[in-house]
Amino acid sequence: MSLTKNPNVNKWVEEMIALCKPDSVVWIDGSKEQLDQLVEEVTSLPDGHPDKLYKLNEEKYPGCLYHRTRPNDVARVEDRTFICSRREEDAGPTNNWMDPKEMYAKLTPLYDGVMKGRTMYVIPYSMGPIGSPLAKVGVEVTDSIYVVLNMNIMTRMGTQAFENLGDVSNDFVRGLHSKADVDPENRYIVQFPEDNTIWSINSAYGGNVLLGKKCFALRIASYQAKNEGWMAEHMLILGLKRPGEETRYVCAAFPSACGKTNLAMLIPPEGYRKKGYEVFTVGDDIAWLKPGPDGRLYAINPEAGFFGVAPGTNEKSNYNALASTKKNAIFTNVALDNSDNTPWWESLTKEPPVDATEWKGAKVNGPEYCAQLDANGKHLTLAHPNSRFTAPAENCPCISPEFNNPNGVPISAIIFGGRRASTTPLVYQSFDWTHGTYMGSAVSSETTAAATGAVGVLRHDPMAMKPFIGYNVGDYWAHWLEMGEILGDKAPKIFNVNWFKKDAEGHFMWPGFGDNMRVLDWIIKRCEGKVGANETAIGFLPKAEDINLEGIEDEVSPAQLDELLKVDTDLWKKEIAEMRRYYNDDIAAKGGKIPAALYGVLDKIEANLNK
Ligand code: OXD
Ligand code: MN
Repeated sequence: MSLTKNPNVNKWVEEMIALCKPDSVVWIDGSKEQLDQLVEEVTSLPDGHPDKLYKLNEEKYPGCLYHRTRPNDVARVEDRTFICSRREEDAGPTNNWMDPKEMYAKLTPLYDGVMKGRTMYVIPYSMGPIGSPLAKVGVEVTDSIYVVLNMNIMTRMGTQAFENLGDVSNDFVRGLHSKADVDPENRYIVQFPEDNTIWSINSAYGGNVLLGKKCFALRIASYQAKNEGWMAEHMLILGLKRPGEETRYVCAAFPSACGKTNLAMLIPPEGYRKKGYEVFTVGDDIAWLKPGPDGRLYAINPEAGFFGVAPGTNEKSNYNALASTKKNAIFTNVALDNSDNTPWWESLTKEPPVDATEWKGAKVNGPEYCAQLDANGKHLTLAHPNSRFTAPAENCPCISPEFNNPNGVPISAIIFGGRRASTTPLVYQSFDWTHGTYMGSAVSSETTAAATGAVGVLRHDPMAMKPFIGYNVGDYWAHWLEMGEILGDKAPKIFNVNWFKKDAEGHFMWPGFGDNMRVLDWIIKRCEGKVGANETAIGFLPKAEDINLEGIEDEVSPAQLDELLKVDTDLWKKEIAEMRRYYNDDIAAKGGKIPAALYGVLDKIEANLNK
């Protein structure tokens, strides 16, 4: 039975029922009884059933579940992801595009009758705290219990979500998901921004099917944000508490594999901890930002949980993320330690479990399995490299007391970053918002030898949003510039960081992890006008004496710090030339309208470098 009087929701759900023809329809109210029943149903499926979830060790991992997706369905699929705006130029050069009419016509037969013999679950959910002026409502229909249980962790799910929508509004995102036959040839993840609609088919893996996350909170929301005067960004949000001072909040955007979750949950070095410094996590992946009544920019995390990469997460690398997974979490494509029915992944412990189930479901001897090499000469892994945990944010030991604040938190700084072996200093500040927007447009990361065989190949990933901008990237940059005008002198300061600079021998020069606190410290002091800087050709750099090295003097010598804070004119001339090539060839030549102000920044930095 429907959970809302809202005729727009009810009419749309009726249409989806008529299309998919499920045997039965269940509206998800979010109650414990209903969820417990779904857990019983899905864990009672026979072993090896592709939809089955397994219960884990109830003492060590209370309330936790485990699932394996099909081996051909383990990651987001950017080549099958589309932005279907009416005009092709509105999707722009960073997106796949198809005419919406054509796409609906192509997909409708795939959905026709797809849920015969199945149950359709209708999931109301809120992105953002219930009652928040920044929150938005979505409804996802799906034929997957895995989706229902994950959405329960990642969003505020159930009847409560309709409170924000009310009985008449039409402002909700319509998400249609069917796992269908999980056929990779017919897999589509499609956003129709002008219709507030997402259609996803033939996948049953996290990011493709938890439609509140990348599909809504970034692709659709970035388009809504442009039209409504706010921003939807691929950013963590953290709060820095200092003794006797106001807690300051920053957002940060990094491409994948640059330590975003680690920064969001950073544990400060001992010297800082003793003085009472603490980092609080508001979000690890997505920020919705809007000017508040006082003119400052406020951020909420639209999500309610973390969908984190498991391998590499351990007590040392990210204590807080690991702690978040210890109850009521769902593990996808990790391995199992059969001796005690607990999840395992590479680096969780030093030695793989002897009695293990690898991520595809085979029972193996862990150490022997991991000693084998694949066709590329890499060691086999028990867990899939993109295996995930879905964990409630409230489990996180350092979750911010402001996590549920409907008004969000005021943002002092926006930080961009990437993985760069040379050129980019440890940290620098933009001259102004326009230059900061340029810095975001220039975010790029180098591939590592391990991943591609070619070191130092630069991948452009503007604002770390390349796969997530729901419209033309040129218009997106123009929107950033507009937001700067609206915010004026209340705008957050913009910085760029690089934890990955290497010396001539190829060693990382900065220890990273908790020691990144030292850079955050400088950033906050800059925002408060408490510390000076060196004005250089590319922006404001710290004076060496303003980076606190207490406790890591053995690791970072004064000469090394100088190197970390150096602007190499020749390398920067190359950097500017590459950015001109990127703007011209990859964006402008392919239909991206680059705001003149960004070319202005290129010209200014180039002139500075030639002085
Ligand atoms: C994610 C991603 O899963 O950015 O968060 O791919
Ligand atoms: Mn992400």
